[in-house]
Amino acid sequence: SVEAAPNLVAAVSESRQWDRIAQMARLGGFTDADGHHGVNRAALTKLDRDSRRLLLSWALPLGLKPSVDVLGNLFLRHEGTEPGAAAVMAGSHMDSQPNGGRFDGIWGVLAALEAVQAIREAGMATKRPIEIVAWTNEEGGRFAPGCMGSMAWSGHRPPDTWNDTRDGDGIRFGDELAALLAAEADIPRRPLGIVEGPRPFAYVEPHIEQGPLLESEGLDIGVVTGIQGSRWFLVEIEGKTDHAGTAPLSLRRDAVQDMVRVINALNALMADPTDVLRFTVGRIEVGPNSSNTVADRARFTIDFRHPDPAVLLPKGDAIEATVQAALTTCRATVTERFHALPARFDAMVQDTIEAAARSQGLTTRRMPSGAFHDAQFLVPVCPTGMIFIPSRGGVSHHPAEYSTPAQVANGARVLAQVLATLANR
Ligand code: HGY
Ligand code: MN
Ligand code: MN
Ligand code: MN
Repeated sequence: SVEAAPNLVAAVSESRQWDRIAQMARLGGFTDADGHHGVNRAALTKLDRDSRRLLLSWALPLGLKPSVDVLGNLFLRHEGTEPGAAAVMAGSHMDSQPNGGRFDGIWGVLAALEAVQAIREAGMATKRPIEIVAWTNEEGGRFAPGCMGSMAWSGHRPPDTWNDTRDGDGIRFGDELAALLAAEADIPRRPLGIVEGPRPFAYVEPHIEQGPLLESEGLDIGVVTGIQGSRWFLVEIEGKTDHAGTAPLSLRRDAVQDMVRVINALNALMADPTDVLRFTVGRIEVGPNSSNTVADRARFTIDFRHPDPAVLLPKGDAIEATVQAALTTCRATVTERFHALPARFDAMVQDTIEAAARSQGLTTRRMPSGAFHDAQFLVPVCPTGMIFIPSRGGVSHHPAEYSTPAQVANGARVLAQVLATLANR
C-alpha cells in the first residue's frame, strides 16, 4: 500500500526544479536554427564535470554525502534511521547527445535531488538510506557503447573494458575517466557497485518518455513495464586513399563504398516490413574526408532495437553473420559490441509508482520503453522501475525536446512518494 503524502507533494518545488533544469541547460547549451534550446554535454568533457559540480553545489548544503566509484558514477546519500539497511537508489545520467535536449537524463537526476530534498523538508524520516546516482556515459555518443557506468556497476562488463575505446578525436576513454577522477579527488571514493559493495533495496529511474504516447493519450505519468532489447556494433573499415579522378574502380579500396555494402546487406536482411527489428547507422566518421580523395577509412555505429530476444539475438545470429559477410569483402573489424536483452521491470515497483501517482490524482498507463536506460542493468540486481513524464511531440535527442514545468513537477512528486514508501519498506 502507498499512503498519500500531501505534505511531501507540497514540499516538491516546481520552480526550484525548473530553475535547476534551466541552469543545467546553460552548460553546453545552444539554440538551433528553429530557436529550440539544445545541449551538447558529452560524457567526461569539462561540461560534464561542470554539471556534476553544479549538482554538488545544490546537494552538499542539504547534508547529502557524495561519493564516486572507479567508473565515475556519482552518488549522493541521504542517511536512513537504520544504518546498514539496503539503500533505495534513484537517478539517471547527466551526459547528453551532441544535438541533445535539455531533459534527457539530467531531469531524472534533478528529480531525484528534488524528491530527496522534499522528503527532508517535509521532515519525513526514512528507515533506509536513499542514494541519488548519476551514471557515467549512458548515451554512448562520444564513447561507444552507452551505459558504461551502469554496466560496470552491475558487473555486466569488467570496469576496465573500455579504457582503450577512443572518441572521434582519438582520445581514450581511460584517459578522460582518469581526468574526471583527478578533478574530483575531493570526493570520497566508494566500492564499485554490487561487484564490491552491497545490493540496493530498489532502483527507480525517472525519465522523459522520448516518445508520443503519454501526450497523445493526455496522460500524466508512464508506469514503465520494461525496455526493448538493443545491440550495437562499432565497425572500422580500412581502405586505401586514391585520386577521385584517376584511380580505376577495379583497383580502389573505397571505405565508404564498403560501408554502404554493409548497410545494404542489413537492409536486405530486414526486408520483411512486418517485422519491427530496426537498425540505425547514426554515427559515421570518414577519412581523410576530402571531396576528391577516395576514403581510406570509415568508422560507423550500427544500433539495433527489438522487444523480442529471439529476434534481436536470433539462433545462428543472422545479424552478426550478415555484418560479417558484408565485411569479408573489405578489411574491416568490429571493434565494439554491446547488447542488452529486453528488460522487464519489477511488478512491486510498478504497482508502487502507479499507486503513488493515483493517490496524487494523476492519470497513468503501463507502457514499455523504446529507448534504453541504465535501469536495464539494474534489473538483475534489485527490484527496478521507471517513471515517465510526457515529451512534447514525442521528440527527443533533438533541441526541441520539451516537458512542461507541471509535468516535471508531477514526475518529481510521484518519485518523492515512491522513494518515501520504498525507503520505509
Ligand atoms: O539510445 C537510447 O535509447 C538512449 O536514449 N540513450
Ligand atoms: Mn529544432
Ligand atoms: Mn536518457
Ligand atoms: Mn538519450
